[in-house]
Amino acid sequence: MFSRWLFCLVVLSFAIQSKAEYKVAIAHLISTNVTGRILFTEVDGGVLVTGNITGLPEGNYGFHIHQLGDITTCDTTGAHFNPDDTDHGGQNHTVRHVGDLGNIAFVGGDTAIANVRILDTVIALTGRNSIVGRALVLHEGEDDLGQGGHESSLTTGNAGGRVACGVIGIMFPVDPWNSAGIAAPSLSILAAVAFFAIYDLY
Ligand SMILES: *[C@@H]1O[C@H](CO)[C@@H](O)[C@H](O)[C@H]1NC(C)=O
Ligand SMILES: [Cu+2]
Ligand SMILES: [Zn+2]
Repeated sequence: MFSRWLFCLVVLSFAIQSKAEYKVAIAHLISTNVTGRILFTEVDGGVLVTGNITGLPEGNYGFHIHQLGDITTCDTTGAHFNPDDTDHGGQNHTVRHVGDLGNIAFVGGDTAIANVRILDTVIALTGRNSIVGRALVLHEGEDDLGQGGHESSLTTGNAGGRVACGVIGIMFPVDPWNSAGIAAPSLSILAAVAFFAIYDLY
């Protein structure tokens, strides 16, 4: 008879765990000339950064997560998001700031557009490396990925001024993003399942 309870609880615990959907965050880049909408989607193994940006001539432009969500001006977003206090680098480098997403390329001549599609394994939407509440910043020049030998290469990639910025905010789901809200009930249900499993033996 307790087997039925056990079955129900196992089904329930899977149902609750599967409620932990992938999260999505969003940032808009808007300035005099620049318009862009960028999504940050949790996927297996990282965060997928996707979207389109228009308003700059053809070329490569530094694209980073900066520390602060204060977009009074793009300069008030602070330095690159760097919780591990390392040197600046490229997106695929071992040594990089968490916020270092490298460059994005504008292509297409007079009506150049940047089609952004970056899979990153370092930024996150929860936990220590969470970028939510911080700022996405687009620069006026190319990020040298720490290798330009300029005095600012190892802090900013010497990417120049900031042409557009936006705060990274919650897009989906609307439920609390604090993981404890999801982990706690499923853990207690797993404990109940274990209890009934042992109870069933006697
Ligand atoms: C916007 O684009 C125009 C035309 O290319 C340029 O003259 C102007 O300096 C740009 N404004 C900013 C703020 O970059
Ligand atoms: Cu930057
Ligand atoms: Zn950096």
